[in-house]
Amino acid sequence: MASSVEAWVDEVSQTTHPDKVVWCDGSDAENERLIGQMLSDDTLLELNQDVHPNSYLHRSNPHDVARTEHLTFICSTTREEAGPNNNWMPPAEAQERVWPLFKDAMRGRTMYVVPYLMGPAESPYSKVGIEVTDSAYVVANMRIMTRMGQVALDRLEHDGDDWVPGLHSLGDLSPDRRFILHFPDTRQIWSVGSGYGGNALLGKKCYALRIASVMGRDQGWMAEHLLILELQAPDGDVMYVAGAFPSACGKTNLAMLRSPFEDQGWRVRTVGEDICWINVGPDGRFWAINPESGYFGVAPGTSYHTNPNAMETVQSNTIFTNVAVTDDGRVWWEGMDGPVPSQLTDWLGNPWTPEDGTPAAHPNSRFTTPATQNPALSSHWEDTKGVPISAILFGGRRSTTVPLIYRSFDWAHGVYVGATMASETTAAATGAVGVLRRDPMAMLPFLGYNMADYWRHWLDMGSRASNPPAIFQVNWFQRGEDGKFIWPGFGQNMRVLRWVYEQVRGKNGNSRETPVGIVPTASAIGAEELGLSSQQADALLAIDRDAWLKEVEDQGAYLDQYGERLPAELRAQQRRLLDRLQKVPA
Ligand code: GTP
Ligand code: SPV
Ligand code: MN
Repeated sequence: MASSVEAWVDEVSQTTHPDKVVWCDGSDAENERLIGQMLSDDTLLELNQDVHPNSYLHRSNPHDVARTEHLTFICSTTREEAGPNNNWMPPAEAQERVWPLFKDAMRGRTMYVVPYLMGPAESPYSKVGIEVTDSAYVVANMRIMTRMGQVALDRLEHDGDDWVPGLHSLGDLSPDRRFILHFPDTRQIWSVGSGYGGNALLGKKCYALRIASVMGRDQGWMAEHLLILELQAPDGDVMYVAGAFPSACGKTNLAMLRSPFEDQGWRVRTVGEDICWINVGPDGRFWAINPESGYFGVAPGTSYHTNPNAMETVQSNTIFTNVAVTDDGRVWWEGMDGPVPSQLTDWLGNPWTPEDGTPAAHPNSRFTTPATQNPALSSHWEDTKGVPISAILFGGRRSTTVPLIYRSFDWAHGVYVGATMASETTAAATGAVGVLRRDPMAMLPFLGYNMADYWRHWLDMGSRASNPPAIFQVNWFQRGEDGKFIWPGFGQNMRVLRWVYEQVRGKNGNSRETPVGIVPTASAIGAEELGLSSQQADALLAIDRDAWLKEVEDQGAYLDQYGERLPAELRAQQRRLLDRLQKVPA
């Protein structure tokens, strides 16, 4: 045990005053003890153990169901360092306004000390964090999402003082006294007033993205909001594809995709479904590890039809949060297979019938489940060097304008595509749903510093790599005139991955160049086989000149916010895109 950890735990307990301090080892026995305790104080409810062995339901406080971006801050010395993409709080103000919320916050409670490792045990890229928390639910979730306990302490022997402290207290769960703070200079995290995933499981977004993005900038690597999947072609050739989609825009589903062409030898395996850390290898490629060991996935919409691998993964040893439950103790959410039950207990614990017209499961209800239970887990998911990434997909929810897929012309153009991507907001964060906002590289809520500097870092990383990934944009969410999604999505996204594979391997026949980028032909994505009309296929793959002229103008306005800090290369990319579009006859 590094003495610096003990000293910090001591310091924290002198402020929070817990009744008891428990050092967690991550063992089965400890987990069983915690589960038993949570069952007796109703933090967890037992599900039908025949159907859902060792699985439980947690109902959160109804005001604590999603990330709260307006209460999330970067506490850098200057506002400029945090950038217009972040809420900023000066460190002195954090001391004055937020530290007092931790005073006596753990009186009458137990303080758990959770050592955890982000990344595979033996990987040189893995990193240690210590979270102290007064929530047993957080401990049980951290045990699934991270490598917790002895493995982290062993690593600490080796890494010495190189660990990130994260202080978490449920406080009184009031949004009025809720803050999620990140100190990029001292690499610390304070979170108070929420027990929800991204706010409270500090290894995830707080460390593995916000703090790690700062470390990556300083040390020459990248912390990204990217899924990683392994794609295998019929001849056995393997390629790794990463994808950055904003929250609740399809990372978990794409990473766990079950290929409809498995019998032809096209298969997909999962390496990661949310976060990846990337280093440039000696071969000039991007090598990526998944720092997590579990999946914190969106429940609604998950079914045997859309994502059989996820359904099989959550069969046991899973914590469900804010889903509905049947009279016989089975979980239920909107979009699950089969008929809607005639009565349920909803996520709030109230009796529910379909006539109520309210969602039975919260739209951001989730499962926490071990990666090792995924039947499609890649055998390389814990490779210590990571896996080499050949393609990066940027994607969001766009009802219009953005085609199903296009390929960027080169690295700098690809960085521009990522920097200007936009998506309609979802229930993963509190606030209005369906509002279009720019979400660069799907990192808007997760970057620990100024976005303009981050784009510079992306451009630099591409120059440092002799063989950087090809960059694509995807959009599964275009809607037709009937308001429905045109593209079937889910497993059928394999058709898009197949075209990505061909592009990366230099088989460029089934494509067409547009001012925006290279798009596939309708036959390359099997539009006819899928029963799409030629009108629908056109809509999926068309570049509407007028809509794009407006898009480029809006992209420019977004970039303007970053003023002098904006890399000139991105402004040049915008001008070139505009030029290419203006050459198209109106
Ligand atoms: P976070 O965990 O919040 O980061 O979300 P995510 O990016 O992992 O998204 P996820 O895969 O959980 O999908 C979110 C929602 O989008 C779910 O309700 C899915 O059913 C739906 N979804 C995912 N992929 C597709 C797709 O290809 N087409 C359509 N129409 N919906 C999809
Ligand atoms: C997201 O919102 O992007 C999630 C869920 O993956 S959370 O971990 O809560 O941030
Ligand atoms: Mn996800």
